This record gives sequence, structure tokens and C-alpha cells, in this order.
Amino acid sequence: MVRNGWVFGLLLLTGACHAALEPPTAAGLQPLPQIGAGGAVVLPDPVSPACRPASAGEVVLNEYLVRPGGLDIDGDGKSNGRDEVLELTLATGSEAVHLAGAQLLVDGQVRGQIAGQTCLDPQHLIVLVGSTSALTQWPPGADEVRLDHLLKLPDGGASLELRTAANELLFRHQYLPETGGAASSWTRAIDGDGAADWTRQLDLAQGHGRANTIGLCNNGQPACACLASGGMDCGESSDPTPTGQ
Ligand SMILES: [Ca+2]
Ligand SMILES: [Ca+2]
Repeated sequence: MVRNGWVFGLLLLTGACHAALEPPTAAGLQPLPQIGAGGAVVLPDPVSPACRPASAGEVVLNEYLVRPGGLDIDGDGKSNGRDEVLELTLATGSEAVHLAGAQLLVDGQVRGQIAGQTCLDPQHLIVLVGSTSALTQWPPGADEVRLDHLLKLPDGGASLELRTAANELLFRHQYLPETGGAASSWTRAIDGDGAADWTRQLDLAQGHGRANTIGLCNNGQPACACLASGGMDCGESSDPTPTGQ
């Protein structure tokens, strides 16, 4: 009897392990990019998004870094053009939208289009990286979208436009030449406010010396601290004291 009971228990344990190894089947999970031969990022096959595309005026450029200058945004141990990045917010109220097929134009020339069809939460920060940036674990409340080409943002100043696949203007911004000095992103003085002034993140008093806050609010807190409305739970991160990042 003891032996039979032991075998029964083993069978139960084997079944539990097998169940734990089953792939997730929950609806809405998006396939993630993979690293292929030679380190190239392989984008997943697109899936039909359960949300509409963003429309004109619904996307705010919130922060950008055109001259990494020692900053390693993607965490691959190097600072180079793959660390150039844009941070966006959505002005869609509570409605999720996607940016699939949207095109980034630099000085009027199409630089590439956004691949992948992830539905984006308007209370999240959206990190737009180039095609060869390393895969990055962003802070809670930050979602990555990826261009299908390098960003190649000129240091000498340029006009940036993001347009929908139907050529609707999502945002336009003319940034100034980078004139040297310590590397810093430029950010809206008020997160998510498309009318707010631009400032170097490094010079922002509430930034406490951070050179960028890509994927975070200006004060270094997760997106819920600056973009949430209607009582979104910020959890333990709601402490307004900067973390010292
Ligand atoms: Ca890097
Ligand atoms: Ca930020």
C-alpha cells in the first residue's frame, strides 16, 4: 500500500510539472522579438490587434535622446546609435490604441515604420527604439515599440514626424543641434503634456541629476506616478521620493 501511494503521488507530481510546462494560452499575449543569427533582432509575425490605430493628434513626443554620449539605454554594455530612443505618450483618454505601420520621418524622409501590433495603454509610457537596439526590460508601465530600421537621429538638429499608415500626423517636433557637454535626453517639463516646454532632463530640478528617464516619469517614478488617472494603483511605487536612479 505504501509503495502504491508513493507511485500515485509521483504521478500527481509529474502531472503538475507537465501542466506547468504547458505554453500560456491566455488571449492577448503578444509575441516578443527574438535574437537571430548574428545578433539581429527578429520581429514576430504580426497578429491582429484588439484595438484601433492611433489617430491624428493622439500621440505626444515626451522625451528623446539623440546623442547617447556614454549613456547605455539598451543595456548592452556599449553606448552608440542603438541607444538613441524616443519616449511617447498617448492622448486617448482610457482607450488603448496601436501604432502598427506608423512611419517615422526625419527631415521629411521616411526613416522606417513601427513593426509589431501591440495594443498600447494610454497610462503607460511608450519607448520607441531602432531595429538593432538590444532587447530591454523596461520599468513597469513602459511598453516598447520598435522601428524596422535604425533611428539614426542626426546630432545637428532635425525635424521628427510620426505619421499613421494613412499619413495622418501624430506629432511633429523640430529639435535643436546637440552642442556637446554632458549627454542628456530632452523631456517635457510636464510628462504627457504636449504643450509643456522642453528641457534637458539633466537640468530638470525634479530629475535629481538623471541624464534620462526613458520609460519613467521625469522624477524617476514609474508611469503610474505621472500618467495615471482615475485611481490607478501605483502600488509601493507611489512614494514620491526619487529612487536615486
Ligand atoms: Ca547600448
Ligand atoms: Ca521619461
